[in-house]
Amino acid sequence: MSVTFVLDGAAVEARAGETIWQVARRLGTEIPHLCHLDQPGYRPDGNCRACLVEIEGERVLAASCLRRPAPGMVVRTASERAVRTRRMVFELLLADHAPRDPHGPFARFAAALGVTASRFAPGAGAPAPDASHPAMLVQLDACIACGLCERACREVQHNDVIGIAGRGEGVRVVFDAARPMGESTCVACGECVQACPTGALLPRSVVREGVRGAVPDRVVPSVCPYCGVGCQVDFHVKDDRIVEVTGRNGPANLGRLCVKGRFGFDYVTHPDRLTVPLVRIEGAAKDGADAADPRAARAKFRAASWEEALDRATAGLRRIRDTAGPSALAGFGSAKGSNEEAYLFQKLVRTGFGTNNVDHCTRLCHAASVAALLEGIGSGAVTAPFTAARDADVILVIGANPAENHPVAATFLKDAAARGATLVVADPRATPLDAHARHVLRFRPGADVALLNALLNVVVTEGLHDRQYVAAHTEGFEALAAHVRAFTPEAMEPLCGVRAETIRTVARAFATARAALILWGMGISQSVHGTDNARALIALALICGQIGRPGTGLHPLRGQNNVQGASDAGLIPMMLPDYRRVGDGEARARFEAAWGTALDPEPGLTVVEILNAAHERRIRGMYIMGENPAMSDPDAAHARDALARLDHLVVQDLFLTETAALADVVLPASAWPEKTGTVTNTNRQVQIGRAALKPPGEARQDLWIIVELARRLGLPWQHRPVGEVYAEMAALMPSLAHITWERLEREGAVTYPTRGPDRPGEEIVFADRFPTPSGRARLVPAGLSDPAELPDDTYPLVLVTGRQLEHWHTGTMTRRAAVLDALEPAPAASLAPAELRRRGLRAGERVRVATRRGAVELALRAEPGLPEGMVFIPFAYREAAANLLTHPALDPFGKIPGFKYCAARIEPLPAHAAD
Ligand SMILES: Nc1nc2c(c(=O)[nH]1)N[C@H]1C(S)=C(S)[C@@H](COP(=O)(O)OP(=O)(O)OC[C@H]3O[C@@H](n4cnc5c(=O)[nH]c(N)nc54)[C@H](O)[C@@H]3O)O[C@H]1N2
Ligand SMILES: Nc1nc2c(c(=O)[nH]1)N[C@H]1C(S)=C(S)[C@@H](COP(=O)(O)OP(=O)(O)OC[C@H]3O[C@@H](n4cnc5c(=O)[nH]c(N)nc54)[C@H](O)[C@@H]3O)O[C@H]1N2
Ligand SMILES: [Mo]
Repeated sequence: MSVTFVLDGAAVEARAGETIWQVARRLGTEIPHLCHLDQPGYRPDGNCRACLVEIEGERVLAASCLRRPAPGMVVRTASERAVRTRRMVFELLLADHAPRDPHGPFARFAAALGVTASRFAPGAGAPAPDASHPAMLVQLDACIACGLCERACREVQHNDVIGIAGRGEGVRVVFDAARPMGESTCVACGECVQACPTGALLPRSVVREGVRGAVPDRVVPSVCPYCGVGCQVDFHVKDDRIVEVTGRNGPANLGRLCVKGRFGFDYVTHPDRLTVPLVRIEGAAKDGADAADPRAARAKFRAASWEEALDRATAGLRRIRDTAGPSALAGFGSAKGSNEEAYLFQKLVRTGFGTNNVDHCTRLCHAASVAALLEGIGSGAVTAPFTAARDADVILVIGANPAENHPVAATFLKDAAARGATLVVADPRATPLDAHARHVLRFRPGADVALLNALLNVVVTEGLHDRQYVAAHTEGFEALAAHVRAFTPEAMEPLCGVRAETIRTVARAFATARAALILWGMGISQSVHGTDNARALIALALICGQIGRPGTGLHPLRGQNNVQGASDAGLIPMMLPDYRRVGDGEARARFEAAWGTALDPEPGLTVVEILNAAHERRIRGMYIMGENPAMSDPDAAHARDALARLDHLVVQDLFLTETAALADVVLPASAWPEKTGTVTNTNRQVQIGRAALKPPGEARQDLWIIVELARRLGLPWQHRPVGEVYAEMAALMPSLAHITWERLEREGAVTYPTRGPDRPGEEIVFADRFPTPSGRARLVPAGLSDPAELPDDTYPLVLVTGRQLEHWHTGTMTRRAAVLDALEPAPAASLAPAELRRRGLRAGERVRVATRRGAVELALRAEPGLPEGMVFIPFAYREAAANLLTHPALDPFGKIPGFKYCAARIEPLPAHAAD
């Protein structure tokens, strides 16, 4: 309901819920504000008194950030009394607190009011600066105790590190009850820095002599290049370097960022960037072992001109195509690049190489989830965004650690828990989200089907399923019900390690919730029975009718910034763009007409299959853009050997990676902040990123390189603006209907599908029917099966591999970002404290962790949240590459390796090797 009132002499309308401050702002009057941030998630506090306005008939001035207009109210934002009082507020604050940020709101509003700083030296007794954190500088002499940082930390990011201690004069910001910031539990999301109006908290990257340095030359809107959340960012550029990143109010992040998005951008200008093309020196032998030390392998390359490098790159590929045949070639495209790059990459492989051997890291990621989703509901994308958590009563998170891997998505889950939703976290390891959960199911690794079938059993035997929904929208219920009958919670308890009663409680909560949402990650997917895991999970949502309505749905949290988009664009061996099967004659005909060439009707090989084929010399040549399989593929020694056996390998990357060390030609490419293009996040939001920097030296745009290679392979391609490439792609992809480049430029983000050029995208899909042939979802029973390798006497531990907050995959980017590297500089193997004790090991001690595939040496770390019998190693560290250990066996449907389970042992190192 809108309200009419008088603002500064004019009759205006306030929209439902708006405060006076918000109406004024909307109409172009900015009332000074310090403790209030006009951003979602921040409630107004009214403590700073900077936004006082005069309301006719009221003796006391009102805080406009809190006050809502009433009909007929007469408000003056700049009456003499309001301005006088406001000035006094600023004068008093300035007397004690010189702003450390001369461009921040405090200094800006003070100047606008004509109040100049009383003094710019810290007052007597002001706390000394706290420089203990590598990313942020704390100078509380500038703190006006507005409380924004506390709300940022507690209410927006739910990290609960910052508090306000003391009263009156002594009130003060503290981290974890008065520890230096660098020693606190701070996860460095930097939300507090972004919120602070005075510069008491500043990113160290912009600090000169204790004060925020010069203003940026330009601020460029884009999207974060790390995970699939797709946070919108502003790159602040000074002298052609990114000096700061701040969060924009994008649909997936509402201004929030995490440590990587905010502080992990300097990899772009790291001295290790490739700045010239490299070619292998004639006679320099390839050896898989070179991948272990790319810096040393650099001696086997020499710099080359672009002409020479591109000619060499394509001559090698052409030779193989024309002698051994198209199927001896393969390409790995990138989920770190744009949609336009992914589209042209797969088109190049399909039309220039002449094969469907094109894949990317999705195969190591949600391949099993997508296989199960396509089979079950006819679509591999999420049915609801993670922001649907807002409307959910029950949220099940299984096999995912969003607080570290999708940190901004996690803030929405924590928000939901804080308002009373029931959060259930199921994971063999403790994760930071557990603290917000009502139920934590710490089940046995690999026991997903046992746990999920037991949940299904309860739903079916207790008759809690949604009969109407099942009858109207699914098929296969009878078979599923019969199948899960034997999986009683009591029978599954010994297998999955969760008490039968807890399973019953969770099943009832999920089935009877008004709205329940499921989010999952690699714990479900990266398994040799990953497709079965996902089938059971999908069945749970379907039989309870928890899909297609607000607050319900299936959300596999997509990993890379553009893995959704790269898959949509056809960077997969069995499908053309928009998941049209290569064997589907009608679809093929359409693309053949558009691309002017015949296409191979046979599905190509997948990532691990391609490397196996390279090992067997069935694949002879490869083109790899923006992937690092020498580090990210399972059984890395085998993968490296396979790459070294290729007759011809072209790698296009930012750095001389472990994979590039095995190449014949290395092409220096553009990093995300250097390019303009679109990416599609986990929520199906297509977003546009804009170039903020030029590539260094002679490095070139990825798009330019792909087109140059295509032309040299004989394709009639022209260089075109990226918007035209988008238009060609969108014209072939019904999913992108009504989403033009111009619309993206205008709106910044559009969710697909959308029904019209001016209609919002559909966040929740499949309310009426599924995109399957019958329009119904298929319930597919999942059986129990064993992992590829079980612990035994020789290898008694379960090795789980994964990630940590500060590092990105194979470390190429984040280990070259100063702040992130400072926070996590070295590899570690984590064990439960009890497991360490039992084995007579100490945290900090260096050990060898070995499996039947290989061994690595690294330090031990105690992780209280790990179950006994498990060792966890992140795969970001070249010097202890976790994938030297992992097992290459694949899930039969999704063709994904079981990165989350193999048998390992720990060996002490000879004393002299320990440090
Ligand atoms: N900081 C950071 N963030 C990232 C990435 C990164 O490298 N670093 N990578 C991005 C990418 S591409 C991806 S795919 C996502 C992945 O994000 P997540 O899916 O969160 O990935 P992981 O941490 O590898 O695995 C998730 C969880 O699976 C659990 N798990 C282990 N074994 C089992 C099991 O048998 N069953 C179940 N149910 N769970 C098990 C682990 O304990 C872990 O908590 O993260 C993205 N975000
Ligand atoms: N043991 C183990 N292994 C795993 C996993 C696990 O959990 N455990 N997870 C798997 C998963 S889910 C995934 S998604 C994969 C990820 O595997 P990869 O995709 O191979 O890993 P990244 O390190 O992200 O590799 C991206 C590469 O692209 C480069 N790059 C970045 N931006 C650009 C760009 O704009 N242009 C170009 N040309 N290059 C660019 C980077 O320098 C880097 O070399 O790893 C998988 N491997
Ligand atoms: Mo991934």
